[in-house]
Amino acid sequence: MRDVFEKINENIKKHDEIIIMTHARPDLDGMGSALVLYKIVKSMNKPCYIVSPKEKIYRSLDKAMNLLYKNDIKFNLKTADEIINSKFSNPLLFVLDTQKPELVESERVLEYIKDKIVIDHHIGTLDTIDDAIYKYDDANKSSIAEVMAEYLKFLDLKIESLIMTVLFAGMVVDTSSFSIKTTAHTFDMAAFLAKNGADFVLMQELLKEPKEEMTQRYVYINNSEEVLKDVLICKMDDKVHGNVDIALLAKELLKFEDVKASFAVGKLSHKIVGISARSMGEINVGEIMEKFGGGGHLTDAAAQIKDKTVDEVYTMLKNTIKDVIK
Ligand SMILES: [Mn+2]
Repeated sequence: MRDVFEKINENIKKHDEIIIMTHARPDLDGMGSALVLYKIVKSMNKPCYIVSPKEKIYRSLDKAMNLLYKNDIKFNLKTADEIINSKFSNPLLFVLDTQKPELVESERVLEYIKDKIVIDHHIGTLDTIDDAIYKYDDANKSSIAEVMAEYLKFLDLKIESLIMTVLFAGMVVDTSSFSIKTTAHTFDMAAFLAKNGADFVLMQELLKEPKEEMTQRYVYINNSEEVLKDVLICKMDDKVHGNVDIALLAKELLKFEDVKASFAVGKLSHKIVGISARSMGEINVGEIMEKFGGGGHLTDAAAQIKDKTVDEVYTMLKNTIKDVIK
């Protein structure tokens, strides 16, 4: 990782303004990582801006941001318009937690700023940002929070413990409390965050869900179908949902006795429907996601489908599962 962080440092130094953007409808991993990177850039005495989210769907992120502001920890957030009208002389854009042009907070900002660095941990499907000056994409990382924790450690930079708590919460969300995508390295970084002030009780407070949301998840689960023996599939409503919410549903379905594979379908944006797939290892869900232009591993995979409704994708998925698993 040393070379990765050196490359990033070098590029921050070479530019005059640093802009940070994550995916639209950001979660705690994307935005938490943006906040940490903001602090890192500021420690290098560079002007820094975060592209502010147009749509907010995560109450936990709102809670976190409010708490930071109340504690006088402030960030310079700018709308896409403000960024574009700023007439920056030599800007560098960081794209965190996604590498798909269609999923970023602002495609206009993406087009406007020529020099970009992409840092992601998702499996690339659809188009990916292909004109970045540097791209770090590692599907073995649980979260961008894990990458940012390592960056802080590399720099030996101390930042507010409240931000460490938010970053920790991002790691917890992306790993479903250290049950998926978690490696020894994830625990190392979690330990690093804990040693540097991450507060577990506060983290739990941030992540508490409104009762209605949790109950709604159980409605989806209750309506899931057994498309084949021991294979569960479930669909969400027609509203836009976060990546992590769709993944969480697939993961929850896999918890049921005898279930070997699970799939959840939900809208990721106004144009994109996402499928999240999980397996105990016997059924290759990566292979099924490949049929949708997606990908992943044997046990953990995803796909994004453009210009289709949730119902259409749900039907396609049921047929594909029946075709592939015989
Ligand atoms: Mn993430």
